[in-house]
Amino acid sequence: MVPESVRDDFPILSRTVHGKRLVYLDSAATSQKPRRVIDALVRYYTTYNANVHRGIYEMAEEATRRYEESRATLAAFIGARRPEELVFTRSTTEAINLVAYAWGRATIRSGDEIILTEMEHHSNLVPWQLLAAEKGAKLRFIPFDGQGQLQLDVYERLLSPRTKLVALAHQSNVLGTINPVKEIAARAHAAGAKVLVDGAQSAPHMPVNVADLGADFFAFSGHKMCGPTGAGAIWARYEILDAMPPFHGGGEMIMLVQLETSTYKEPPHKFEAGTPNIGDCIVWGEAADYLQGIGMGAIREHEKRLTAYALHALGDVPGLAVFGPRDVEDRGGVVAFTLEGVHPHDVAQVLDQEGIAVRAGHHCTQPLHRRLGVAATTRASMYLYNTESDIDALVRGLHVVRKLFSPRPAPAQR
Ligand code: 7TS
Repeated sequence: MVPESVRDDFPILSRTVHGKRLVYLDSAATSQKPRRVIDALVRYYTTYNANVHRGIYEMAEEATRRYEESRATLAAFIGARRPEELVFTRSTTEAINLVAYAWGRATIRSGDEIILTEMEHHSNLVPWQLLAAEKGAKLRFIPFDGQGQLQLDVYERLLSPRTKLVALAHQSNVLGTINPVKEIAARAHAAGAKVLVDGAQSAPHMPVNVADLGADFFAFSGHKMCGPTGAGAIWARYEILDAMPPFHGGGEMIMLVQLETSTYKEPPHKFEAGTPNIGDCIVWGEAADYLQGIGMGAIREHEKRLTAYALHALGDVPGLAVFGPRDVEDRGGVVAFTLEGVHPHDVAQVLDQEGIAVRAGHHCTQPLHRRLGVAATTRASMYLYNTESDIDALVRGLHVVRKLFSPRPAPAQR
């Protein structure tokens, strides 16, 4: 159980917006931060700010130790065998780009195929478009059905000896669909392909174990799991990282530099050129500890209950269409919808006046929206600090929207 008192851990939730209680339903974009995480960031800058992996004085050693401890915490958080398998990046976006550049450029050849899905966030689409264009490789796409679920029979047909990579979101940031990654990975491996899992929307919301999933790469972001912005990571099996060429070149990723050539450090340092985002990476570990203290299983259960409540309550709003699976076993706490006759941006703007923060637009998934046949949706996304009363507020807000936009009766004829 996630106790309602977790709300007290998040100072921002006590603010008001337009004179109303803040109802924050945009955690898929970024989560709010508990006091403990905010304090840890202040503590870093006020008591042990120093560069890592170079100083031989006490403070620099403390910063280095905590930076590496955070790596170990986060590696354990996703079930990695060793901390060295986790490379810090700025975000999920940078993590996927790291794989596309370092692994992709060394591996993908003309005629090779990369299988993606039609529900990918642009950050798990555009890097592969760039790579495919450079290498003369081909992108293939697993479509989704009317329930927002991947069509695995089509996937089966797309797989071939040409397939080198299958890259997909663990959980869709629009449909909420939790994809059957384990099954998809097993089939990819049988075809000799590697598997990249975009965990931006799963790692914050459910227990994740990369070994159990059968992933070869797993990307995630700190800011969506109660941590700071500017801290993300790519996990990969050590042998894969070890065989990969570097991504960025620069200080701290090298062993020996000559004028013409260099040799590189071992993973993960080979992939962390220059001064990293020290404070945010340290504090991200604090966020993972915080979530684990509550329990990822409990968070998933809380969101399942809340999602079921939301799907039921939204079903009573006339003209409202929700996308994605109906069964909460198959989906997370992301609910995208359209309201008949009202532009999704207008919905969000009116809700804002009621103190309710939701996102509207294409949510960086233009092909997904094209597939749904709509230009945009409004999206409410939940986290551990949301409650039924937030959903009640959303439904009340939607009734305000309907009233404002309902066609006015024609003036009486005289
Ligand atoms: N992958 C998925 C599935 C995402 O939802 C996002 C961000 C990313 C990748 C990129 O993560 P970043 O940390 O590098 O930005 N999704 C959203 C969203 O749905 N609204 O704002 C950001």
